[in-house]
Amino acid sequence: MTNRQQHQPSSELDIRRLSGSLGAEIRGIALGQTSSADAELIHDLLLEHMVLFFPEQHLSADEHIAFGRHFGELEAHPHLQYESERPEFFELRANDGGGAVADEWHSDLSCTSHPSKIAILHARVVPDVGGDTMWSNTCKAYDELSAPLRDLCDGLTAFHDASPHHRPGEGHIHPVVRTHPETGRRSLFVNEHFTRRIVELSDAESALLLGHLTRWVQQPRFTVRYRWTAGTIAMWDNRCTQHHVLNDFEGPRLVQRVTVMGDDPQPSQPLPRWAPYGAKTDNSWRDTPMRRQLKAQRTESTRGSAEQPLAPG
Ligand SMILES: O=C(O)CCC(=O)C(=O)O
Repeated sequence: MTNRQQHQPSSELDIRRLSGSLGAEIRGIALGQTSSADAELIHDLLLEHMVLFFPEQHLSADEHIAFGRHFGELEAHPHLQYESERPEFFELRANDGGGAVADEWHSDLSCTSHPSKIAILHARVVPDVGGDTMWSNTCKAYDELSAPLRDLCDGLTAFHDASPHHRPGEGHIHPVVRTHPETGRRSLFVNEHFTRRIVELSDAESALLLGHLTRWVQQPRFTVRYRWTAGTIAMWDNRCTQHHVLNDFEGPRLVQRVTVMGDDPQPSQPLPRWAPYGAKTDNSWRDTPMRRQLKAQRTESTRGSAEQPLAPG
């Protein structure tokens, strides 16, 4: 955890924690005029609270992008339509609980090789009732597993794919437990939206363990639930949280997002600890997508990439 006193606010901030596990609402700062000192302070607060909410900001698209750039290079969403003028900026429009509503627990773009680091969302149109978003603290979820289960998870990897984006052939294998590069905390890095299979387990074992872990992360005591007002900016750290939108609303809902480019999720211990399941036997068709990905990542790593293969090989 960083020391907040390193970065003094350029304005007096009102910081209110929203749950026992994560989340803080922050007033007393205009994000449209963020200084570098403000950005450093906000970054420290994000590491501490994991998700931050700044009501009454009402940023233009360019101000939103400029705010995001304080925290790193922004990326275009690989699977969504975006404006050609501003590829790093995109909108999610929904109506009556349908449309672009991310109503499964996920960590943004965990199906890619470098999942998104930080997301910054601007609520533009919010329903009178419903359409709240929930976040879960995946470090706390990891810490509260039993010691034997933590030990097992530390040694596993999982295949994530982009089937929710209608691209089942695209995916990546990541550690089941990742170490946060800034806080050093371990977190569970599997989610119901993108994670398909634990590589070292049989399909049936994987389904059991993934079912348990993804439900575990969703327990109310690990979460915060936020009721939006138009003009609020939310900012979350995808390296230690998952989130989920409630599709219980009537009428329109419009949010806009910029995303800070991701990093390479690092395991909590050297991997591989075990070989992929079925390495010495004929494989079932259920193993095929994960084996195809293992092969692709091995080929990538032997091409001289500086990256370490994440998957056992
Ligand atoms: O609409 C929201 O509240 C969150 C959107 C979301 O899940 C995302 O941007 O990944």
